[in-house]
Amino acid sequence: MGEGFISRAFGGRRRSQDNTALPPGQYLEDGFPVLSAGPTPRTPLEEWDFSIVGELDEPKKWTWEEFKGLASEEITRDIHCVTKWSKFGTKWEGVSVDTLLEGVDTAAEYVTAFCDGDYTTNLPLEEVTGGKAWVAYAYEGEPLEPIHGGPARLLVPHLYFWKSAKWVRGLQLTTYDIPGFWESLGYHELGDPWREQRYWGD
Ligand SMILES: Nc1nc2c(c(=O)[nH]1)N[C@H]1C(S)=C(S)[C@@H](COP(=O)(O)O)O[C@H]1N2
Ligand SMILES: [Mo]
Repeated sequence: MGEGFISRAFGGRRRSQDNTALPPGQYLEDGFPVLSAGPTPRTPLEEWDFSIVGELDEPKKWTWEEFKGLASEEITRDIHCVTKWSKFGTKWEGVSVDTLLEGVDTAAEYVTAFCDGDYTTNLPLEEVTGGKAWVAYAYEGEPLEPIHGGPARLLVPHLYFWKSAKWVRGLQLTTYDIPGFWESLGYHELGDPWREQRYWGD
């Protein structure tokens, strides 16, 4: 067992943004597969809004115009789907969840992202704060396509991609954990690809 094995074994599990690492059990995908549990909703931008509800004093809400006026960031990250494809170096633009939660004082420890369509996904609040999650509205310099979640989707690239809720319309802050769509069907409550947390009990 030479040095090559060792550097491969460690290299393959490195957490990095340098586009060299695949989490365990994943393969590299060049295209951009579409995975949707239902039809693509098409909410006109005039009717779209984004809200923060639940465990906070004053719920927050932005229209599309207001949302696009918030400070945005460019994000380049690898993404990892539980069906085993990974895609390196995807480029997004969106608003950090930290920006959306500015000034919010909450006892909540969890969030449920809710969407147009019936999809939900749950996350510990600490997994979407501290520069780890965004609401993205552009992909590779273009408005986000409806099939990939446009006008806006959650982007939580450090967890399996089912946590990156497409057509997201808001975050519900809760003190307790509410399993979302896939989580209720047996997917892992956290979904860390580096720990291969695919299904409940992994
Ligand atoms: N609203 C909604 N968001 C969703 C899904 C969905 O079915 N509905 N599928 C999830 C899953 S399982 C994955 S892998 C990614 C797929 O995103 P993509 O279609 O842009 O590749 O979206 C996630 N977000
Ligand atoms: Mo997925």
